[in-house]
Amino acid sequence: MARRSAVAWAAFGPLLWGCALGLQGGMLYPQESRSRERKELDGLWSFRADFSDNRRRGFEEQWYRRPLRESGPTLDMPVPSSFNDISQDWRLRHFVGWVWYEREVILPERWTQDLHTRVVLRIGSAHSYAIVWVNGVDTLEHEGGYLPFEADISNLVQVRLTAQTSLGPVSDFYSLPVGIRTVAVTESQFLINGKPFYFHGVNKHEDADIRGKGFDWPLLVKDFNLLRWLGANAFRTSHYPYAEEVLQMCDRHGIVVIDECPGVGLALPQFFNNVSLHHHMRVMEEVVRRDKNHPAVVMWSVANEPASHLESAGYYLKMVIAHTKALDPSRPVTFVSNSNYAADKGAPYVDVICLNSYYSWYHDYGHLELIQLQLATQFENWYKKYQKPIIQSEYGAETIAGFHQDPPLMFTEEYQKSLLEQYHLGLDQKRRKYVVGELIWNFADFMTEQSLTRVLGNKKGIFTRQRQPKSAAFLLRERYWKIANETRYPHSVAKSQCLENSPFT
Ligand code: GCB
Repeated sequence: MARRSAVAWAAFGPLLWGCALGLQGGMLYPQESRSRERKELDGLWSFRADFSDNRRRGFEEQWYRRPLRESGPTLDMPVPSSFNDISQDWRLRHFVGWVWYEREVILPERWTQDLHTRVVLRIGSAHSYAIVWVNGVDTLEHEGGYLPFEADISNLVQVRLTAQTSLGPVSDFYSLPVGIRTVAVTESQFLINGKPFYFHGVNKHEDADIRGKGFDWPLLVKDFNLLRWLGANAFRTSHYPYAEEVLQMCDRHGIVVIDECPGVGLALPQFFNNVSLHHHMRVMEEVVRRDKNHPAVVMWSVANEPASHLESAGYYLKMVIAHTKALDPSRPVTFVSNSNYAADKGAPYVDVICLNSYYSWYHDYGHLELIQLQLATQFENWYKKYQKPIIQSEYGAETIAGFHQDPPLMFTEEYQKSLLEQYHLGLDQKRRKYVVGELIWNFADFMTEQSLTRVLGNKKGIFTRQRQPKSAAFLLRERYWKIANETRYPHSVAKSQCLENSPFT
């Protein structure tokens, strides 16, 4: 099997003043037509800022000659975006100097083998001085940002090749990154590669200002930078499967995922009927079919807070869980419960018990002093009945960034912090016994329907909807890094993202 790949290596750097001297024809916006095809290079690029004193190490060491990852650490950088705004590293926020972007591109065979096809590389804009290498060859330079520039790169990417395997000529190619790991559950542990794993993470939503729910690379990279800042090692895709690019990022960064299907709002008895059940099973088929190749996914969640105290829900959950296990015998299956241990009819069928509880929020408002006792009782009751590992899959408090009060009152940053502190004391009592994880509700504020309990959406985020930290984020950060340092595998090293320590090892 042979494949021709074109690698575009681009460097974007500081402003040099320049001006155009001549006008040789126009420059058309790239548009598809019967004779023209277009391939977007937007998306995730590899990135490195040259922090060397003279900012010229990249040129001295000729970083453009080999894949960027071979000359040192790289970061993920979405294109288009501004690197200063995406990162949590203050040095990048203020960086002036050369930065290097790299993207490996596989071109359709048609483009590379038909010598009559003209292949043009166009950069929409790069600020402020750009040098572009293609397959290590200096191909394009441009001064000043804002405006497009392009070059004919046909001679750099075209060559006559015949792809051949022992089975004959190859007509289809697909590359799939692979990760190998095992997942297992005992009566008190969640094991990854045979070692106890503790989920210290978040619940998310695919949500942000303006875009609402929709995939966006800059937002995703920002969120991953924040997860890293936080020291989180896991999240649940509450309450639906997320974009596939999200899972690809998790695979690459070693973030562990509980993949949830959109089985949310199953709150009424009439929902547990055969039509729903069959639809639910079909949706699980779609989720498993789509996501089964992601090593980051370690457990399926078939529902969030169904009315699992109902008999009919018991049968329904039993069937959906059995179906999911048959589809994928390699992963544990759960649903997320907010029922009482004595009443829940679905728990007998799950591998891990996931519990949502909002002590001192939806009950006993303001009584933070009750949390530890309530939490201990919750854990002990469930464990005694089921002897299965437990994850605290939601807990939290509405918090309006900038509201302060001491002693703490509900909706203030101090109250969120104090509530979290009490939960953490309770979690620590059971953490080394059978509680195998904690996921804060929520990573960031998100929009909801209006209601009496929502102030311009759900404000239980530890980050605002604009991804700025509330006080609780710093508390959680200290905790998660502490747990990460206690539990990380000593010998593994995350090489690619190494501006700072990584919790993902
Ligand atoms: C829950 C739900 C979640 C809500 C959250 C809340 O139990 O699972 O979807 O957003 O509580 O803040 O009320």
